[in-house]
Amino acid sequence: MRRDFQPGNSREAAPKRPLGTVVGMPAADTHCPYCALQCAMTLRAGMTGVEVEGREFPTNRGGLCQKGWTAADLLRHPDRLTQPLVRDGGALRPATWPEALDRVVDGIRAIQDRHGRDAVAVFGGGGLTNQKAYALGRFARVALRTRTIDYNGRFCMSSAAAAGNRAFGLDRGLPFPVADIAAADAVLLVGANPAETMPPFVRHLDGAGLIVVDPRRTATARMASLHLQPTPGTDLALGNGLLHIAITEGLVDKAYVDARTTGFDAVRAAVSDWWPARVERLTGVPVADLHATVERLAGARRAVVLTARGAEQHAKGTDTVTAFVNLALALGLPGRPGSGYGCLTGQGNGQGGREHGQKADQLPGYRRIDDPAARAHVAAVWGVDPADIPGPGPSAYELLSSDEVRALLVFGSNPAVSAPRAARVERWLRGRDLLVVADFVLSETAALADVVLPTAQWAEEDGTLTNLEGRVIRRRRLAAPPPGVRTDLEVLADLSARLGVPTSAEPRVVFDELRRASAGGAADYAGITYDRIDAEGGVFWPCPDAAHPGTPRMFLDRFATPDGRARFVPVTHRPAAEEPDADFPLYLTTGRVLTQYQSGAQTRRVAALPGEPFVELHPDLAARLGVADGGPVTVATRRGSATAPARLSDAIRADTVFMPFHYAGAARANTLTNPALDPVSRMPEFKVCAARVTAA
Ligand SMILES: Nc1nc2c(c(=O)[nH]1)N[C@H]1C(S)=C(S)[C@@H](COP(=O)(O)OP(=O)(O)OC[C@H]3O[C@@H](n4cnc5c(=O)[nH]c(N)nc54)[C@H](O)[C@@H]3O)O[C@H]1N2
Ligand SMILES: Nc1nc2c(c(=O)[nH]1)N[C@H]1C(S)=C(S)[C@@H](COP(=O)(O)OP(=O)(O)OC[C@H]3O[C@@H](n4cnc5c(=O)[nH]c(N)nc54)[C@H](O)[C@@H]3O)O[C@H]1N2
Ligand code: SF4
Ligand SMILES: [Mo]
Repeated sequence: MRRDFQPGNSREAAPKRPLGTVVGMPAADTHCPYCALQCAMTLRAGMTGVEVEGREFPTNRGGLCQKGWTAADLLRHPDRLTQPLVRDGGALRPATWPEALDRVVDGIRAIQDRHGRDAVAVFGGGGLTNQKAYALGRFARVALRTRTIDYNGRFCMSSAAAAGNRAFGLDRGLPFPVADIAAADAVLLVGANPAETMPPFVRHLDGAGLIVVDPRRTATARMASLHLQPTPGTDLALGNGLLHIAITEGLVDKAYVDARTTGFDAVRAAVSDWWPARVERLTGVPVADLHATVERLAGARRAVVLTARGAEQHAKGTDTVTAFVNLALALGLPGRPGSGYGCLTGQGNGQGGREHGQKADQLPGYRRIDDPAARAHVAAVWGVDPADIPGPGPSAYELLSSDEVRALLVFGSNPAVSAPRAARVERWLRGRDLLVVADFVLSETAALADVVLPTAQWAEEDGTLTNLEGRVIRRRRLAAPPPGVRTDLEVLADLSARLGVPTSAEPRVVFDELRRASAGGAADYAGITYDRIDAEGGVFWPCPDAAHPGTPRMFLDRFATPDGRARFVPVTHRPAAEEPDADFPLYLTTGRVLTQYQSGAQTRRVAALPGEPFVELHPDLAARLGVADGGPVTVATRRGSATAPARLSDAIRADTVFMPFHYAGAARANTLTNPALDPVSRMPEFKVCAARVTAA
């Protein structure tokens, strides 16, 4: 049952109240602040704090993970920032809002006068609401008139987005609702560990039909009836090898390939020399398992192929995803009801955050910033001359290492922990003339700032987010932020007004402007209103007008390419940017654990969430290195070294070690990672580099 009520706007009575809540206290139906599953929850202001209850919704079916249950613990946390801070004589001290905002605007003006407009950069995040992502992009292009803006989504699903655009003409992470995954007979999960990264999502997975590709036997792999455990960085060869088998075994859906695609012949030629024994040698996956995978996918009535960061965060991530898209196309899956290819988007608004203009090359509605028609449309909405909208800027890592950037404004990211080669990024952050960070805690990045602006948290603001299915949903405010705290939209409006460009800070007004700016674009929100979201339990884009029902399933009749056909793209396997050698003989890979989120700025502060840094390694490797379980180990790469306790596990390959990237200081995994970039998506190679491990 859907419960849709708000303080003062109750549609139905709340069916159940946890003990300790007082009738008449404010309540809000909203969604979790963390990942893209956007689990539905009801918040109630109780006597002892805010109570969180899971709410029925198609993505979470009432469930929440530990992070969701404890999300409200940060609302009144002692670390919460409630006053702006400015740096004086080397240290941060409290300041008034006018003083802090003046410091920011005076700094911006001085730097732009001296070094040009592009010397001021903006860095956003995929956790920001659609309104904030849109307002941030507009602020950069109209108020700052800088081309230098990008965001942390570049580190997230950019390779899948690039591959999706290339094949289908459009990128929507899942082009179908998650319910379709539950109904599929076979699901291939490549480099995803949803049992830890989206726990309620596994309610949609049936172990019998599940095949997992991961160098570690994760909680997700343990659910599966088949686990392929490749060497890190070899998924592209694996994907090509699977397609080779589909072709040689006569399992290609010829009618579909003829009717709905182009370019198959070139791909058939490209995979012809990826015969199974060669793929086994390169990936370590037994030939029998390769065959079983293809047969299961081809034999299923409905089959789904999904990728996530394990396959995507590579210097060849775009081509790797393409290899699996090619496989899905050859089997006739995309655009067939109940089947398809999708990418599991990561951050809360990882989908909407990549559509409305905080990307270096993008204008709202998933438009290209170098497209004259797109510039004209958006310029009209913004009331500016199209010629005044800057061109494309550098990608995230390139931005965070550019000498031309003299000032940086950060909204919703903690790159001092989460960017690749983080020691260098940290040095770069320290070296800027002006660093401004909007956050609700003093993250590692905020601690380096010249000005810190305290902003509202999720339960204190209204907005819309677009979940991993492309469904636009509402975030609803439970209570006002503490005194002294402003919303991100208010901060952007304050700064913009000081720069001579007045804008609204009202989420509904900004959303209506976003709808107009997106109209006619690939991600068209024009027909999506708050009322429709409330009445329909969310609306899937594209939704061009009020009469349009929204689009839960895409590509059923045609793909978003000029000729309506999906494009096969030939791709070739190549080694990782850095392979093990005599000095650095092991693979290092990085990722997530259940109880921590991203850079950890939020979850490390939640006392109820356990977790400490570790290096996961195989007992045989540990024995060879003389490392005991729990003993400190140092992992070194060409970028630097990090130390954390060893965690022995036979679930990992003996040639590979794993570190979570949630920690700062000596255990920061990103001190080690390789910023080699994918040529198309500009994604760094977070998932593989060469490392040496020693007992510390
Ligand atoms: N608990 C928790 N949940 C989260 C987040 C979080 O920080 N914490 N973050 C959210 C976000 S933004 C994202 S992007 C998602 C990410 O969600 P996932 O993609 O599921 O998470 P990761 O742990 O980064 O990577 C998944 C798996 O890739 C494997 N892997 C490593 N190298 C390779 C490789 O070369 N090939 C293959 N096939 N697999 C490899 C790792 O062993 C890991 O188990 O999670 C979201 N949910
Ligand atoms: N080694 C390694 N590194 C990785 C990855 C990996 O797998 N391995 N994964 C990459 C991926 S997929 C991602 S998505 C990135 C994520 O890494 P980050 O971009 O660092 O993400 P968060 O830790 O979520 O940072 C969000 C920050 O903004 C604050 N914040 C949250 N919401 C808001 C808001 O609405 N407004 C404002 N102003 N602030 C807010 C939080 O308190 C926090 O300090 O990390 C990437 N880095
Ligand atoms: S799975 Fe994601 S959205 Fe759901 S409760 Fe956990 S962190 Fe929140
Ligand atoms: Mo992500």
